[in-house]
Amino acid sequence: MTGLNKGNIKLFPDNKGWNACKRNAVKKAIALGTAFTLLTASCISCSPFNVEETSSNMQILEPEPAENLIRVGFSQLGSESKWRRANSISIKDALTVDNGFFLQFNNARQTQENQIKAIRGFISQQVDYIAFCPVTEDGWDTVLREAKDADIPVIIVDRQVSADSSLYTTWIGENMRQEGENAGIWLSKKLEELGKSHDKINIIELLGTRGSSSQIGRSIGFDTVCDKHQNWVLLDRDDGDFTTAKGQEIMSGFLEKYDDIDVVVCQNDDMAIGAVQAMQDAGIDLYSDEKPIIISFDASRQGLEMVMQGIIDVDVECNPASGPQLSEVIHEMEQGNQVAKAYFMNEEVFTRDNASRFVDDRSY
Ligand code: GZL
Repeated sequence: MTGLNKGNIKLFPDNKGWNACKRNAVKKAIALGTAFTLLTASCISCSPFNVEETSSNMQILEPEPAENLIRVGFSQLGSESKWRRANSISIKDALTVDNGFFLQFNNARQTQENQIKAIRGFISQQVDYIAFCPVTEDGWDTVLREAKDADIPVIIVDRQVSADSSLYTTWIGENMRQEGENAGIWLSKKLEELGKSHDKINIIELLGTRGSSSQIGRSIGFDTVCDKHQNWVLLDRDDGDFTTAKGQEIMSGFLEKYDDIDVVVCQNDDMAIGAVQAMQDAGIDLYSDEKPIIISFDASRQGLEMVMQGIIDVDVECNPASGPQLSEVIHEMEQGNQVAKAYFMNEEVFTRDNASRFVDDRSY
């Protein structure tokens, strides 16, 4: 629906408007034809149709968007965490018909292959915009070039891509490297408070999905601070894929392997919840001052509740509510206005000192 408003008359200045009109006409003909075929066939054969076959033959057509709606294809990487589910809710709550959008939303179940398939589907349907949360940073150049060749603007949301930045219009997300640095800076101050600035500190890390910009950024940020502390020892790290189950599994393995863990860094709350379960199962008293220091990311409601209980010691926020910003950016582009190349979400660091002030307004 992008195009130039010549006064109030909407021209077809690009082929998309004319294509949309042509597309609708073709779809309506198919729908009528299908309905007629089914009706005719069922009359002729009078045998009960194999419902499965009928349903499989019947082309389920998306409800046609009104011409004045902005058609957006959104590929969400999965639903692996509370954070991700909150991000999806934010996108769906912002890109509504009332707000001028026709949203086609796809859940890729955490595989890049599914995301690329979905994006190619959006291209073939000639949506007005494509937006997606890339599961990992690499492997997007080809499909982004296909979208560019189809003259469909692309907006990256949440995680980042390592592709040529001319292949997408803008990125809306979080400063993962700063999140990692914030965690390291907090740990340095905490150890100073405990009089342990010069003690040997054994650290293990539960990483997010390997190769995602969340995992890369948080690791680089935290490691940058670690490098300034020769007494901090990174005992081990493993990929917990941002899930509770995997977090519990790898934490159990670390507890069998090491008996002197001082700090556990979990790159999201879902893995922290799993790690805490593993520690409880191993008989660790999570309310004792002797327990390992637990650092987490996302600052979900459950994460903040665990901060208030003293189980998680610090939770570095990663804000999932990027829907309104996405809606605003697309409306700006619809008006032909320039948009920035990057939009960063506001983020806080939560400890026992401030978590209670924020926990009740957590949407996830
Ligand atoms: C961060 C986001 C991460 C969250 C996890 O921007 O990509 O993915 O930290 C989520 O909870 O799975």
